[in-house]
Amino acid sequence: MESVTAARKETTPAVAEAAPDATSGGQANVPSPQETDGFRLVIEALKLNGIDTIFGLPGIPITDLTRKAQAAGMRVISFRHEQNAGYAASIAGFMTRKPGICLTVSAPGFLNGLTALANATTNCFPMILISGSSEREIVDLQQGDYEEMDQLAIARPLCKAAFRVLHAEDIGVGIARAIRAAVSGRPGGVYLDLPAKLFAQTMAAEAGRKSLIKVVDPAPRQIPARDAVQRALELLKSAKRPLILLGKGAAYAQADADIRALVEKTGIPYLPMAMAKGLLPDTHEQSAAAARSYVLPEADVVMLIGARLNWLLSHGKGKTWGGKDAKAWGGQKFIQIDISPQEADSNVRIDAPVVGDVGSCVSALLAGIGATWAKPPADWLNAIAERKNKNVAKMGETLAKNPMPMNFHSALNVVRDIVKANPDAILVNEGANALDFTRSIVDMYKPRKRLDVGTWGVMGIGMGFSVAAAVVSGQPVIAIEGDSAFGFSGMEVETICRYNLPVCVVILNNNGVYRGDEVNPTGGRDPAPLVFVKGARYEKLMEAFGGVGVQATTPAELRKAMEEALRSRKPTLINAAIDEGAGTESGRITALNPTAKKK
Ligand code: OXT
Ligand code: ADP
Ligand code: MG
Repeated sequence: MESVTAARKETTPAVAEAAPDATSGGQANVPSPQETDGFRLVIEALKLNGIDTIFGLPGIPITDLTRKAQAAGMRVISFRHEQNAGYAASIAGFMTRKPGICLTVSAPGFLNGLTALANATTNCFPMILISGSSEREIVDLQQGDYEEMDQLAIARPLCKAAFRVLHAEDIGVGIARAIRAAVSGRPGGVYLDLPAKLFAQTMAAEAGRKSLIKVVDPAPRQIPARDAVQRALELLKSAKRPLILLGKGAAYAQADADIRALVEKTGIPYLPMAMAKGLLPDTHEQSAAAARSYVLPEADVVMLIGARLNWLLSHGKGKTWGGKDAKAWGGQKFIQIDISPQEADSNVRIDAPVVGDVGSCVSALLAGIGATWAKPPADWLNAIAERKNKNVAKMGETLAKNPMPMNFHSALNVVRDIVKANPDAILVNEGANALDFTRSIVDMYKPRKRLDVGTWGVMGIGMGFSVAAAVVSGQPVIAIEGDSAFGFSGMEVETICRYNLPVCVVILNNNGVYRGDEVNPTGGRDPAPLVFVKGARYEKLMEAFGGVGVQATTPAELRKAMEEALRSRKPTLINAAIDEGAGTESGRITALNPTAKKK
C-alpha cells in the first residue's frame, strides 16, 4: 500500500493523456521503456493477482487492451455478444473462486454485459465487469458523446460494488478493490468503470509497478462462533427426522471432503439443490433427491448448507413443507450455514444460524460431532428409502420405453449413460422441460459438474457457460439445451469452433418454448407465440463454422453422436428431434405461471 501514495506524489503532475483508440493497430502511443500506461497497468494488475483469462468483446475504447492482454500471455476469449462473455466470466468465477473477468466497450456493450453481472450477483458468483466508458466531462453534461452513458450509476444497484478509476496510478487500487469486493463474504458481481482516457495515460514505469497491489487473502475464512455451532449441534441432535439441504454455496466453497464426511458421519439424508448435485454422487444411498416431495414436509430439523430458502425451496413454508396453506409454516426447525449474516430469517425463522464460510462451519460441526453421534431413527430412513425406491423404479420404467418420436425421457436416458461413463465432463443445462427432466434424470458424480440457470431460471447461459467451462477446466462439456434456450446464445457456436473447444451441444428440439404444437387460435397466418420453425436444422449452424453437426431422431443415433463427440473432443451440435407435444407449460414450475381464468 505504501507505494500507491508514493506513486501518486511522484507522477500525478506528469500523467499524460491521449485518445486511446488512436492506437488501433497497437502502433501509436507506445510508452518509452521508462514509462508505462493505463493498458499495461490494468493487465499487470490482473496478472499480479493470478487472473489469466479475460472473456470479452473488443471495440472502442478497449480494443488495444484485448490485444495487449493476449500479447502479455493472458487468455483472451472473444465472444459474439457481451452477454455470453459475461455469463462465461461469472461461471468461471463459480468454478475457480477467482473473479471471472468480462471486458466490454461502453454503453451498449456495457448494457449487454450487465444482465450477466446482475445474474452473477443474484447467484453469488464472483465476477468483475470491466467496461470502457466515454469522456466524463461530456457524459456528465449530457453533451452527446460517442456511446454516452453514466455507466457507474446504472451498474451500482445491480452489483455488490461499483468503482471508477480516473488516474493510471489508481489502477492497482481499483483492481484490488474490485477483487476483494467480488470474492470476500458473499461473492457477487462488481463493476469497474475505466474511462477511455485512462488507458493511454502514462506514468513512470517503476512508480507504476509499485502502485499495483497483490491482494493478500482476498476471501478470508470466516470462522463461526463456538456457541452458534453448539446451538446447531444440539438442535440437530434433538431431531427425529433430520434433513440436510446442500446448495450451490456449498459447491462453491470447495470443502467437498468435509461436507461428505459430515453427511456420512451423521447419517442424515440430504437433498442437493440443482448445482449442488454431485457434491456427493447422486447415487449415494443417503441422497433423498428421489423422495423430495416426501422429505420436505416430513423433516423436523433441516440444516441448510449454502442454500437459500427462496422460491426454489418454496420460501421454507406452504404446502411443499407440509403447511396448511400456501403461506403457512410447516413446523420445521432450521439450521442455516451461510456466509451472509443477513440471510437468516429472510423467509422463515432460523433457529440456529451459523454464520461463516462453509468450509470453516462444516469443519467446526465435524469437530463437535465426535465419534459417538447417533444415526437418525431407522423409521425415518426406511420411510425415505421406500419412497425413493418407488420413484426410482417408476423412473426406470419410463426410461426403458422407446417411443417414436423420442421424448425427453428416452433422449435423456442416453445422456444419463454418457455422463455416467464420463463423470469428469461438465454438464451445462437450460430450458424448461429440457432443464427439469435433465436435473432429475441425469445423475452427477462429482462436485461442480452441473452448471445451470440458477436462481433466476435465466435462459441464455448455455454457450457462455460451455465456453468458460471448457476453457477453465480443459474437460469436455455437454450442454443439454431446450431449443428456445439455445437460441439466446446460439451464435457462440462460432466461438466454440474458433477456439476448438470440446463442447457437445445437444438440443432437445421440440419445436418451441415448452412444446411446439400450439396453433394460432384465429386461424391467421402468424404462428402461435410459443412455437418455432418445425424441424429446424440447428446442426447446420455448427457445420457452418467447421464443427460436427448431427441430426438424431432415435436414442441410438443420439448415443452414437455423443460418444463420438466425447471421443473426438470436436465441437459438436446434435439436434435431437423430440416429440413436439412432450413438454408441459413451464416444466415443473407450471404453478408459477399466471394463466387467464378458463370459462
Ligand atoms: O418427489 P416427487 O414425486 O415430487 O418427484 C420429484 C423427485 O423426487 C423426482 N426425482 C427422481 N426420481 C427418480 N430418480 C431420481 N434420480 C430422481 N431425482 C428426482 O423427480 C421429481 C422432480 O424432482 P426435482 O426436480 O428435484 O423436484 P421439483 O419439484 O421439480 O423441484 C422444485 C424446483 C423449483 C426446485 C425445481 O423445479 C427447479 O429447480 N426448477 C427450476 C425451474 C427453472 O428455473 N426453470 C427455468 C425457467 S422457466 C421459464 O422462465 C422459461 N422461459 C422464460 C424466460 C427465461 N427464463 N429467461 C429469459 C432470459 N427469458 C425468458 C423461457 C423462454 S423457460 C423458456 C424456454 C423453454 O423452452 P425450451 O425450448 O428451452 O425448453 P423446453 O421446455 O424443453 O421446450
Ligand atoms: P441454491 O440455489 O443452490 O439453493 P443459493 O444461491 O440460493 O443456492 O444460495 C447460496 C448461498 O450460499 C448464499 O446465501 C450465499 O451467501 C452462500 N454462500 C456462498 N458462498 C459461501 C461460502 N463460501 N460459505 C458460506 N456460504 C456461502
Ligand atoms: Mg423447446
